[in-house]
Amino acid sequence: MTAQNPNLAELDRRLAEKQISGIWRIPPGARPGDPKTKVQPYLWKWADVYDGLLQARDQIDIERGTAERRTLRLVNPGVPESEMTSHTMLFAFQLIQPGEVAPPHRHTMAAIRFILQGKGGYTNVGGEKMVMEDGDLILTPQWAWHEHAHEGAEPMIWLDGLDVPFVQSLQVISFEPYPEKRMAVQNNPYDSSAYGMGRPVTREEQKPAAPLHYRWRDIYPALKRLADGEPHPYEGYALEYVNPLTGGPSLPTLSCWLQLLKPGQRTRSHRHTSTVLYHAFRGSGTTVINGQPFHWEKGDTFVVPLWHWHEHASRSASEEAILFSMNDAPVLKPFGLYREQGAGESHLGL
Ligand code: GTQ
Ligand code: FE2
Repeated sequence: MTAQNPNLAELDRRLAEKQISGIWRIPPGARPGDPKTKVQPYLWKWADVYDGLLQARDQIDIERGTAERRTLRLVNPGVPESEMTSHTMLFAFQLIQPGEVAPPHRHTMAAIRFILQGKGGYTNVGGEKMVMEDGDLILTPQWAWHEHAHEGAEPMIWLDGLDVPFVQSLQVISFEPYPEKRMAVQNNPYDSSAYGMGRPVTREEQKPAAPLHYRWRDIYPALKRLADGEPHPYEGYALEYVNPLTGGPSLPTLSCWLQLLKPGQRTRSHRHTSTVLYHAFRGSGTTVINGQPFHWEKGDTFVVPLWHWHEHASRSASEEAILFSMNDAPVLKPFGLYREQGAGESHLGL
């Protein structure tokens, strides 16, 4: 119809000169019934990441203004130019050597750290010194000052998760170096996670913020207790790290989970409009993503892109599998854009 009308082409041309476009120019099929993503399912092997970190350890010095962090980013092959892990999130691995300081700064991107190896490193967020232990999750909310330092004897390695490409898509990236060389540690150290279900009563102006440090030694026993009950059909046994002041996700833009699969356990398949980055913290298993199997072992990392069917299976007969993950559901749910669908059923859900 429209193609046969020569006057329409003339109209399109005249409108284009004025920076105006008729919506009839959108080709049929450009508005798919299902969400489409450029992000591809992909798995990174730990051996490759670890080898890269050790080489970077020997070749990169942490310095202010140049390499402020010794990190390796996981680049999704579907969005290679962005050098990001999905269209909304970045996973990176960071290594710090004994005695080093990753200089203080702040940025509008929010970050999480999930600790993998080493002892004696700490991160200082807003004056709170948090000593890192394996399996701990430490939050760096957007615009919070933070530095990392290492008082131990062996290299420390952790996983960084950030909302960089989401913040970039809103074009609100800001970055600021701290005005001094080092951040001070609060002289009256406030350990935000030490109070469990309690909250210290303080004078109003000292009201403590949400906890930033979720310790393995607290969350792992909780996960084990959860695994005494009935599994979730699509997730096995999963805990979301919540902000206890709001009951909401770990950070406004990112939700972190810890998930357990018992030996031989297998989940049902489902899909949702959130994207998930997974890191295998313990055990081994297989995640089938849109029919393609991805075999993972301890240390491997993989991405399940939005609206891709996926199911997890433990591959060990004796050992439990534990997946740490980060998803972008918090930037979808408030706007009614989160949908999920289970195999054999069809529903819209919030
Ligand atoms: O440790 O502050 O992986 O600012 C990317 C940006 C880590 C950090 C990253 C960062 C950091
Ligand atoms: Fe940072």
